[in-house]
Amino acid sequence: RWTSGLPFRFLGTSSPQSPADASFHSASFSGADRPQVLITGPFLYADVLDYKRLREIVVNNRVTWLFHYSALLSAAGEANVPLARAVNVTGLHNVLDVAAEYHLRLFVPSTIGAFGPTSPRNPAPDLCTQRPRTIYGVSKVYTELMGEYYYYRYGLDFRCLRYPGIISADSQPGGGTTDYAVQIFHDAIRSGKFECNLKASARLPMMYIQDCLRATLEVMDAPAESLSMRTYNINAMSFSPEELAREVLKHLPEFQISYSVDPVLQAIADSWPMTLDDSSARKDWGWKHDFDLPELVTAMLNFHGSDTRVAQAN
Ligand code: VAH
Repeated sequence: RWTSGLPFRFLGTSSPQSPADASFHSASFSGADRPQVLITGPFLYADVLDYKRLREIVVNNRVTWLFHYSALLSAAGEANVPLARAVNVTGLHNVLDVAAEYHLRLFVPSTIGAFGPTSPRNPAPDLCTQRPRTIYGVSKVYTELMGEYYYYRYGLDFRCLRYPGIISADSQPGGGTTDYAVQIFHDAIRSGKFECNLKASARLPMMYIQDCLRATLEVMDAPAESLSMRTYNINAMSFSPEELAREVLKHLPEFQISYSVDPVLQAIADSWPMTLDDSSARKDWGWKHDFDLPELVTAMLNFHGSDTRVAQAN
């Protein structure tokens, strides 16, 4: 499915840990059945709220694709609504305008957080009522609508995927409601114990980072005529903390989980879907996930080399 792409240059704006960062990457794709993305420097840093600087980076580096990830996630956004509104909304305006002005192909992720308590939950379809109760979710519904508007009004090649909770081993959790599903691996390996801030039965859609990156590259590389929508659900697996813990125990028999539920996070999780209907993505551009829960847990624990580490610890 993957055509070898010429080396091209894209701008990736990363999620800010403090001020919003936009970092420039160049990349080349190899022709293979799996996109191999080699991200190399130089890495340029800018504030996504600085429109002139973004424009300068795009023009001086002949950027053709823009992947816009700068945003405050659900929990971080509720803790600082003014900053979330600035980064997630004003930052989006800057990115939309520079992409439209220079005819870039633009990817912006949306999220299961773009659904709310009145959305169908199991599964949530591509098109349904979306009344999220977080500034993060509201800003992502706005992202979806503005991207679609710029597509019809200015011909902007805007593409968007609603990500489940994304799980990767090489980064620390960053202010999300689904952070427990990353932290559990760090703690399981470090101490063998984990205190979960969601209730044991809180089932949410989740995805391993490799499936997430591949879905993003595949939708960006899909022929324009194959896309019937600008924003697609993508789904891989759904699990609860207790289901995840049971899978971890198969590798680390000494592992112990306890629960101290954060009512704010639990209310957010309760307003989100349990699964997403991604049949449109599978039909339009051949989406198919590779990692289910067993493969996810194996990959995450292998990344840390936990089996040897725990053996040594015991
Ligand atoms: C969050 N991980 O928890 C993010 C995500 C699935 C939600 O966008 O806020």
